[in-house]
Amino acid sequence: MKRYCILVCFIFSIVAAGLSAAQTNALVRLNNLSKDQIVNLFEDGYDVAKEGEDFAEVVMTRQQMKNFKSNGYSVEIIIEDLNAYIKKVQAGQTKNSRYYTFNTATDQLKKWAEEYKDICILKSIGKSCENRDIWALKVSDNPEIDEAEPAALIMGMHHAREWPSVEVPMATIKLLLQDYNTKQKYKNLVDSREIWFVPIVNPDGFIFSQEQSQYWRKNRRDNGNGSYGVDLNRNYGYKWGNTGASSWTSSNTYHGTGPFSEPEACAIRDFAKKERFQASISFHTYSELILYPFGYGYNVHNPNEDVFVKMSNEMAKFNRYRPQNSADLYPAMGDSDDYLYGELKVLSFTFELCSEFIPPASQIDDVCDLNVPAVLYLIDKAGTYGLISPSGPEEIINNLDFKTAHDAVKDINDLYKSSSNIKARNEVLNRIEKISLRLADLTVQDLKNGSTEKWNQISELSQASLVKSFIKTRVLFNNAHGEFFRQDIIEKIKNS
Ligand code: 0X9
Ligand code: CA
Ligand code: ZN
Repeated sequence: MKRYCILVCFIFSIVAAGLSAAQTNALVRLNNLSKDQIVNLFEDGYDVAKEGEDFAEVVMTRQQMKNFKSNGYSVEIIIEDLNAYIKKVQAGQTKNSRYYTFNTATDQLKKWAEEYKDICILKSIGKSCENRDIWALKVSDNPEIDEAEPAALIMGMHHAREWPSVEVPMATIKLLLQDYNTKQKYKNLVDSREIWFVPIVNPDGFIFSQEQSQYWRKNRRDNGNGSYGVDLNRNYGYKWGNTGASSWTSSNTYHGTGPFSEPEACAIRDFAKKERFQASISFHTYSELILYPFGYGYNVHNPNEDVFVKMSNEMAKFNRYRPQNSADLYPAMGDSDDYLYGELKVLSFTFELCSEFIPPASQIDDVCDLNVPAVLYLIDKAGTYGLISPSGPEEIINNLDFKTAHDAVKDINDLYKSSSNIKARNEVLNRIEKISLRLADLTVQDLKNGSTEKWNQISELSQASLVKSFIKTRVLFNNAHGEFFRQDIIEKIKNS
């Protein structure tokens, strides 16, 4: 009996692995599944690429396919041989339409850092298992200085075979840098935010997927027992565990020996702790989804759900993707979003790009065109909705520029007047007050200089009463205490 068990375990570990180089992986669609059957697939550590109401698309070996068939499942083959498929995608690449590799992306980042010195810097935030750099490019004015400006983090390539996830961050960088001097909109964004890009969180996996033509997902950790790889999107240390994650080293969702056992996840953790981002996106493929936390279990209360829903809906207007809670896709412990939001209060989103893992390179431009505007939206809103997060806003709020403070008062008021979440409202009211004070300060300065431009802009805000009352009090007080304001300005404010 015992020997039988060992044999079964052995076979299971090989089958669950689905990853030895010799094995052929297929992408299949299992039809007519019940909800329970879908959940079981995840719990059994299957590599589910997409799920719907009554179906799942799963990566599996020939043997696994046979097993499902003989157990009465409806098995439909989508891609018979994934390795061959990836080779075909690579072969179809032309000079004008091709995916970045680790090397071409690294070269490009270095070039940009050289060419646009005034508005970006490149640094390595850590090393991968195989000692490669994890690059982070910051786009901002005064890039060398850590300024108290709202900050956003844009990541790609947690998962090796998800190549388009590198493309969208790279395309966003390119746009911001190239159009900085000609488009006021981008200049404003770059000058008033600290925008950090980490296009390749998992360099080793990326190279392995591209060069070995293998259908690889994880990093390249040597697990010491002949198997390789930890799923980086199961390795983060907030609610790290076994739901939707596996402790089998050879599973495609292997979560590592413990929370943050992997240098790549540690690099993001340490970086995020230092930079204190207000908002983030982590790009993956595929399914055309926008996901928001929490993802570790069903129906976990998210105190900022209103903001996540609002922002997801707005971003979905650009790419027509479906917004939903992460766990409603499937619960999975240890992903980057849960850590960033759960631990650091970052408004963190995951985008599942495209409708296949690696679409032909000819589609890269379209995917970018569809998603870059959503990234720009997120960067912008890091400075408005992002301020409700307690992640380092105190100094940020006191340093806000007029436009950002103005937009923040508007956005946050709009959102919370319709909110039914009393507890969140009280915390948010506190933020609104601080932002309103900053906005009042800037306006009083302007009035003192004899300009009513900012005051007029405030007056157009439908949520201006608090800001106006701050301004009024200050102007009248300061004026009574020997500071000079023009008489017509005093009258205007008195009568408002
Ligand atoms: O499973 C993942 O890590 C992501 N999907 S992928 O197909 N790119 O692997 C989705 C993660 C969403 N988070 C949770 N469901 N917790
Ligand atoms: Ca700056
Ligand atoms: Zn992924």
